[in-house]
Amino acid sequence: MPQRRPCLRPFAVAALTAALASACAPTPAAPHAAAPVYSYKVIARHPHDPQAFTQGLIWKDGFLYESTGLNGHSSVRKVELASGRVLQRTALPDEVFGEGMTDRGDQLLVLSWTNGAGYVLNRADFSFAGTFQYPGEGWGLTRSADTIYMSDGSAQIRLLDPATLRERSRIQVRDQGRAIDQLNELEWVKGEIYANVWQSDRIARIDPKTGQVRGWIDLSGLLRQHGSGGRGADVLNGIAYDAQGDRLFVTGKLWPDLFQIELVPPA
Ligand code: DDQ
Ligand code: CA
Repeated sequence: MPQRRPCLRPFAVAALTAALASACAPTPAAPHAAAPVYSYKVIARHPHDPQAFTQGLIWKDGFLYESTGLNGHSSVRKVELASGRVLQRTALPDEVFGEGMTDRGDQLLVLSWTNGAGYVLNRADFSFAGTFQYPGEGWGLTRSADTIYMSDGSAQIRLLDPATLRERSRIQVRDQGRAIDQLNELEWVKGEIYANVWQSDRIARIDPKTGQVRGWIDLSGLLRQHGSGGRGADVLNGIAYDAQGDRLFVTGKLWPDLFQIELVPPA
């Protein structure tokens, strides 16, 4: 009987393993590891006004505050979470396409898309408290303890001084060197900026110092699989974070639902 030869000799195995390892290893030139993609779990579903073209969404002192867009329909609202009921509302001028919103002390700051001006409202009664100017478009707004962050549809996020609302600096948002633009509604969540990417089901988790994308949240199927039905819904837009309750809320433009979600890390 001929002697059977092992199909692979040890040195051949070692060489093959080494070759495979080098073929599969990340290119050393890559500046950062690929950002992890989180999926989601729906914790709760609440009604949302399907006429609200959501542009800004925040959680403050037990209520949602929402700004809406579309000329002639732009508004600022105070909303009860569980019922979706609009408790208070003011209209923005017809020529204004409302955009992102954040709070500053007892005030709300609301952007307009292309008017180059934003509105300051008193949060208690939605009375008018002034305007502020900025170059270019206004899309999203959020804030940390000492900085206001503003998106404008590009891959840059502007850092504004909360007192003067003047620009201090900008960060360039990148994922592994690729600029990520269309950054829309924003939310400050535990030291990161979450940003809806317009016309996608994704939220980028951005390092506010470097602009580096630290992760993605893929919300595909959220409305289709977990929603209450209905037609005419537009894109995902609207992130609010309740820091005290550690609750994350998301909705979309003209969506009939608002969801509380939890992130599920990649397996
Ligand atoms: N932006 O919010 C992403 C900055 C702009 C959204 C523009 C959506 C246009 C919708 C127009 C519908 C007209 C009935
Ligand atoms: Ca927000």
